[in-house]
Amino acid sequence: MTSEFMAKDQHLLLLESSSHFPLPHGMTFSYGTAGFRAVGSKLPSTVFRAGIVAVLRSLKTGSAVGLMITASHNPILDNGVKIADPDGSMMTQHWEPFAEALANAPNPQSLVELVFHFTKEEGISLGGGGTCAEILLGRDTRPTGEALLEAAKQGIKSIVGAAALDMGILTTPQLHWMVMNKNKGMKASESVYFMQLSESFRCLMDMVPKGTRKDCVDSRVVVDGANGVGGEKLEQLKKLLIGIDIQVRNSGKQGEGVLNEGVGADFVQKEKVAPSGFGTKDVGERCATFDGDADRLVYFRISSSNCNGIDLVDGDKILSLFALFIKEQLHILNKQGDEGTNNVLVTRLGIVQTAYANGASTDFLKQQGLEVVLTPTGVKYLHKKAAECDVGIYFEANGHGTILFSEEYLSKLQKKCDDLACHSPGSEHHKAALRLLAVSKLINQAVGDAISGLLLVEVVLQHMGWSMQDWIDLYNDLPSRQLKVKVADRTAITTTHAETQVLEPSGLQEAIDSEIAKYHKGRCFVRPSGTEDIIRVYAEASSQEAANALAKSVSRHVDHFLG
Ligand code: 16G
Ligand code: ZN
Repeated sequence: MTSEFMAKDQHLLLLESSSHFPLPHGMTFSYGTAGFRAVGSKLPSTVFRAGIVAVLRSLKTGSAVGLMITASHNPILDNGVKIADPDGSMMTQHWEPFAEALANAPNPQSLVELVFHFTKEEGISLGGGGTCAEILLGRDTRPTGEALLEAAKQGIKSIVGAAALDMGILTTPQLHWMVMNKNKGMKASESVYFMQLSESFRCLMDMVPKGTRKDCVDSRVVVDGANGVGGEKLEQLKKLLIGIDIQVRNSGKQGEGVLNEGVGADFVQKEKVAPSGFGTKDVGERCATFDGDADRLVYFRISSSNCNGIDLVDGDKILSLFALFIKEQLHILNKQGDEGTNNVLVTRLGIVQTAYANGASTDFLKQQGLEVVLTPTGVKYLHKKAAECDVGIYFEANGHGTILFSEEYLSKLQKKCDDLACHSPGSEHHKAALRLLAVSKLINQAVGDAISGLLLVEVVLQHMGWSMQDWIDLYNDLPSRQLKVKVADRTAITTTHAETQVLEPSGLQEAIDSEIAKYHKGRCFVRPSGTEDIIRVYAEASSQEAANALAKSVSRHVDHFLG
């Protein structure tokens, strides 16, 4: 077959298959902070086209990529699609404009033109000529998921030589993890994922120091699965876990409730109330909650005073707990002593947050001597920054986050651990190295993962000998208030300095500054949402009334400038 003939073939195949997936009338799709999202029934054309983008990404990188069908914490009738790069992280941002243009191509002819133009620009050769693309597909439990998966498969099949591997119903982090593992030449099945988590969890539990207060740390945790895929998976995994008593509620079983409706991490963190299925019987229990695709985790406790009210332990406090633990292990590892080898393993430990992190958490982390960096909102920004460190810990207040270990650092750590195993097996130094290695296996290295995050929190609490109260008492959150402002065009606001300063429209930042100046410990900023057609206003101050008033007055300014 000549390459000219193959290109012609490819052209016809794309034209024909895309004609079955017309763009829905009057809709425009944007890639947003975390992929395309809309009502599920309107998404077949978008998912079909995302399938094409995934194939091109795989051809470009020569590795497997992932395509996940989910709308995370959105209502059940919504759905969405996002692409994972070969290392398991979010698709590189510089492909987003192409993904968006393709999703909005008005007809098959323009779609084909876009594909051919882009592949030429990127030096990707189409037509099968020996190169094979591989796409790992996953979906959550949404009712539109199955049909959308079929659309993705059709999109993938419309490029010659591409193969789709249906990995089944998964959490988002499971799919990202599988893509990462596959490209490292490791096994990428769910059973290996469960095995890795349960074994590293056991290893950490076995090394919980004896004689701490661990006996009084309750090993029971009650988990709200948001009626999504995470609850189901946790039910399976818990059978392999020793030393922890996990009770799953809202696990998505038939008749238990509706996905994300009055349940889940987004609901609990934003509304600051207990999810459905939790009540007075749970007062004092350590409770955790996932979002619908299990990439967010927050903890809470039902306050005894008011059964609807909760003490929220958000992503900032999970981050603080992890940071203290990792810092402690690094300190032990590098302590001079008789038992350890004396060469210090220099480690750059970095903490990454967004401006939405409660100011009290940032102050706390800095007081611990930790280096804290802020990025704009969205996992893709935090992840990239954390990956620059030897060990990078990132979290958004809403519960997205993980701990990243660089490959280079892990191999040094492994070497140090092997040395210690020879010279001082069982020493405190050796245990610290083993713990850090186990953490790197337990906590998802591809993306924030509620299931692995939950297991790490549980074992760290045991290690510290901390009750839920001890954890809550790490620091007191400053009162804060979030508001939404509806505007004609949210893109009229542009920001800088990790979204803490407004650039456009001019004059708005000065107006915000003059409001902030009126409040003790006042902090306030505005930014366009990456997922909704609104402007978000965040305010913090020393009292709740002051935070409310600051948010309100700044909202008025936004309205005035953009209204
Ligand atoms: C998406 C992002 C999340 C971010 C949120 C902000 C991912 C996987 N998810 O859910 O990180 O916090 O958007 O939404 O990146 P907003 O711009 O509407 O506040
Ligand atoms: Zn999610």
